[in-house]
Amino acid sequence: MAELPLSADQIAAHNAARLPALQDEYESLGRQLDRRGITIDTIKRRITSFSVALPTWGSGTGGTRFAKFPIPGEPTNIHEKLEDCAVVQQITRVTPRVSPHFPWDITDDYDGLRKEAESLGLGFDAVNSNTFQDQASQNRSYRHGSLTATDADVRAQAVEHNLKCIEIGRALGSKAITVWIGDGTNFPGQQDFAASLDRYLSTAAEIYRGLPDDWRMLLEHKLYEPAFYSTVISDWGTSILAAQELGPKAQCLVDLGHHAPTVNIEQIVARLHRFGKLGGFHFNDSKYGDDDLDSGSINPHQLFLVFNELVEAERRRPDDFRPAYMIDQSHNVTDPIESMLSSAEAIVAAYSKALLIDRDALHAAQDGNDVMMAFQALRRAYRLDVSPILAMARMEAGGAIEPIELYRDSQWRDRKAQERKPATGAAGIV
Ligand code: RM4
Ligand code: MN
Ligand code: MN
Repeated sequence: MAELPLSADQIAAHNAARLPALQDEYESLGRQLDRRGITIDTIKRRITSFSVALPTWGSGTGGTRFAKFPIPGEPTNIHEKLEDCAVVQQITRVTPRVSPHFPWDITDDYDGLRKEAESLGLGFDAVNSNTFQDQASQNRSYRHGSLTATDADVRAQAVEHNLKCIEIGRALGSKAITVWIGDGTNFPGQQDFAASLDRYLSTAAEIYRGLPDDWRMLLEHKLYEPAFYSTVISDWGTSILAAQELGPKAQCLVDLGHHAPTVNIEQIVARLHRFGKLGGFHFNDSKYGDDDLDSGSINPHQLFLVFNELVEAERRRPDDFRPAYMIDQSHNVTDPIESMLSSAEAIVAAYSKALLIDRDALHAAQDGNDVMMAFQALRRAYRLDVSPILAMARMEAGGAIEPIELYRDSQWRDRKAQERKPATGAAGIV
């Protein structure tokens, strides 16, 4: 059994020094919640069953289309990425799975990789295919599209790659494949909109037929980029129609950064669940047209409203509620581990606040058209600082009370800078 990356003694000492203050804050919040008829321990228990997967590609510095600025000690292969994800899991205790991306994470022994992950306290979440870049080893180029290319050989190559990802995923213990394609156009007239969607529906059906019985295919839409005039799977409407046509194992994945700036994402969540098509999330945040900023860093209120809908959805139809939660971010100017620690905390905080909403009061106000009190039901929960609940849950699960402090004290990155080979500065997210 490989050793966990951080020393348990160090985490214990860190917690021991901070526990009295945390207890005080936890009890104070507990009294406040008590006055609202909420038992703090119940909320703490609920959040211990929550988890979110880490993206392997989020553990390196991502870079933008313009440049990448690597940091010393960043991971450059799947083994090092797993190690860094294990650090995040050891500290937060809410990120027990990683979502790998192929061919970026290619290796020659997937049974071995699964065992390696297990020994680091990790499992595998959805596998992601990549037909938005050309790889040295491939015969045909995706320059003019992949699953929707006009050239049948290109489409066949893209399907083949997705089937290969499923095969790898089976060895790793995954239960889903996330398919995002960059296919689209930059010029009016470049493509026949109807024909390109038809091509997608038929190649996606070939992938669908390759799914094991207990697998799901998560269709990820994105408004634009890399295509800037039109994108084939551009919005949740196209996504749900495709998922409906493909069959029950196909569901939609909502990446928070993949919508037009003013779109009401929380409403999309409710809609997708209504039709049994809410498959999963890619958490991140966005200000303009970006889709890779840290979760909750720009619009934490939106994240809270999304979780409000998720809590409602689960209450409404618990048997039909199993969204796959993943982080999908690109870290350009921070240490990626710190960004993932901070993002995991922001996501669980939004979830906890959504759990604190007085649903009876909310529903009564909605039914009675008491607009202000309906809004206040959300407001009252949103205003609370839930960090003592998160810290207590984390500590009891073996994680750290102050994640970033512990991480910095561990000097993990400095130590890795001595051992790992330097990353290159080429642009891109690998
Ligand atoms: C895309 C999309 C996909 C992710 C790639 C790296 O914008 O969000 O989910 O796999 O980026
Ligand atoms: Mn995504
Ligand atoms: Mn994205």
